[in-house]
Amino acid sequence: RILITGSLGQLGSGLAALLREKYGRENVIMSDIIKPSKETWKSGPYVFADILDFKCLQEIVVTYRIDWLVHFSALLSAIGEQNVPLAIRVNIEGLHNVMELSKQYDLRVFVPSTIGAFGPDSPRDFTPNVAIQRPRTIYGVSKVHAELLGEYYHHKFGLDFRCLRFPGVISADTQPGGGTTDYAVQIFHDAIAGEHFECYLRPDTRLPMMYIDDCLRSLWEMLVTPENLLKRRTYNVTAMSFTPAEIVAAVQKHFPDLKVSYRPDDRQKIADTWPKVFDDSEARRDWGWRHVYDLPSMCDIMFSKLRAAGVENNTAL
Ligand code: VAH
Repeated sequence: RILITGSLGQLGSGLAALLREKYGRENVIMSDIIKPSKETWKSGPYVFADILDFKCLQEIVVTYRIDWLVHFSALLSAIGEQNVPLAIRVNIEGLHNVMELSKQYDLRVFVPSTIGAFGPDSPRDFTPNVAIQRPRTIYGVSKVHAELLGEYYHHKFGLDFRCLRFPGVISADTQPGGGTTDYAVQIFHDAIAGEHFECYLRPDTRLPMMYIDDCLRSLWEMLVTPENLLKRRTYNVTAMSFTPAEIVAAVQKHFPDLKVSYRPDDRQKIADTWPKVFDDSEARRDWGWRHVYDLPSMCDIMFSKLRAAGVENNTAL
């Protein structure tokens, strides 16, 4: 069975649906510290799990006979800068609990890392898997720590630790959650609602991105890749890189009247330290990673999903 921590975040419900399709509804347990929606509750097993409470996690692992653990609980880049002590507790102390538990019960454990695990000293125009990592957010620091601790547990104790560094992830089914790349989610909601889109990054800020279906498939592929194909425990994956100006142009093909303004804030300082283009050639070589969605096809599917979800249409279409 598979336990997903922090499952009410941007990636959790989509991953649960994907894994339940493959392994059965009862074999994927979602968990978080907030009450689930009725829809989530009805979608399959959901339990309370505070990753700061080792005993609570231990009880779930034993009671549900967990074999794989996907650890999503974390404060993302921008929100982490607003509450550093909490980010240190959740992203670092919480990770320690998950690593210790995975070792104790011999779990396969997946922890996501991020383009945010790199910093201004890293090569930014084509960032390889192995490069200087001196991130300037507590989120990035905690994710470098996760990578290093996971790889240490793997080499020292044989822990089956797997990690992908994700770019910004674009999805329709959750509201943006405190990331630096979330402007690229917000623009779709504002366009379809006929609102003015105010972007908190400069129009030329290039960042690596991917559509959520590609993200979740890469996660599953990394989870099931035979050990002998893995040359490393941590891989970069990506699909595209775009600037706010480029996604505005792509969205205005669907909503020509979308009004846009730019008001860079603290998140610009974060984005200016991150990779602009990600090198994921090793994932493509070692375990056959391929993306499907590019910017135009992502816009198509995002608008069809938002319309299907009944997000109010403006008159443009
Ligand atoms: C963030 N969306 O912006 C997350 C992600 C690569 C970005 O880590 O913090």
